[in-house]
Amino acid sequence: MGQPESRAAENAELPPGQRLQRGWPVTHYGPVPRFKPERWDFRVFGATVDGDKHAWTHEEFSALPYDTVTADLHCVTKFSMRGVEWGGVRARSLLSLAPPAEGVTHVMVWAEYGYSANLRLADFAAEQSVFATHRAGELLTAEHGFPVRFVVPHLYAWKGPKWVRGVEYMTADRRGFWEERGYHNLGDPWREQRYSYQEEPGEGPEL
Ligand SMILES: Nc1nc2c(c(=O)[nH]1)N[C@H]1C(S)=C(S)[C@@H](COP(=O)(O)O)O[C@H]1N2
Ligand SMILES: [Mo]
Repeated sequence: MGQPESRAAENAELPPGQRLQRGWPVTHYGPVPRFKPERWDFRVFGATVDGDKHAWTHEEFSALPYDTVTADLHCVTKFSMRGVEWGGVRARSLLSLAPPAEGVTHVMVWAEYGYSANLRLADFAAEQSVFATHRAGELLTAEHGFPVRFVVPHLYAWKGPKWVRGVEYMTADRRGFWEERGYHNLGDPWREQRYSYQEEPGEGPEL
């Protein structure tokens, strides 16, 4: 009420408690890792359908099918960004290149220094989930996750590790880095699932 039309539209449809952020802040725990191309690989392991581990060098990973996804980003510290264009490899592409075994229900996305985030397989496999190498057509910068960051736009952004190194297929849920440290196991911003004390029975493993 009393707001200019454009401002009202801008504020429409953000998840509860979120506000828009101009620019692109850098938010993470710990140092920015240095990329060493000769030592870098991207692995899929755990309960794969054939029991094999999969690994791609940086060159191989860069040659995987490239898609773009445009989506909003919601940080649990309450800032949101609109319409970010990511480019990279869809989680779905990875799932078809390295299929999970039938009993897989969850995945852990692993990053440098042991950072991790757990997801339900269905969230991981969502159409907009992407291992981004680019933003707005430009390679990611080091502080934003170069060479690869995971983006799962329908969950809070901590569910998307920067500096990803692999994916573990799991037959049971296990908490990741922030999920062990007080953040919600599921992290749906539309349901404002910020903290683990808000979890309903069945929404996460015992703490
Ligand atoms: N490896 C790693 N990835 C991470 C984090 C982190 O601490 N470590 N923080 C997450 C959080 S809380 C947010 S909001 C986004 C921030 O991404 P940005 O710095 O590119 O804006 O990265 C996510 N990915
Ligand atoms: Mo965040």
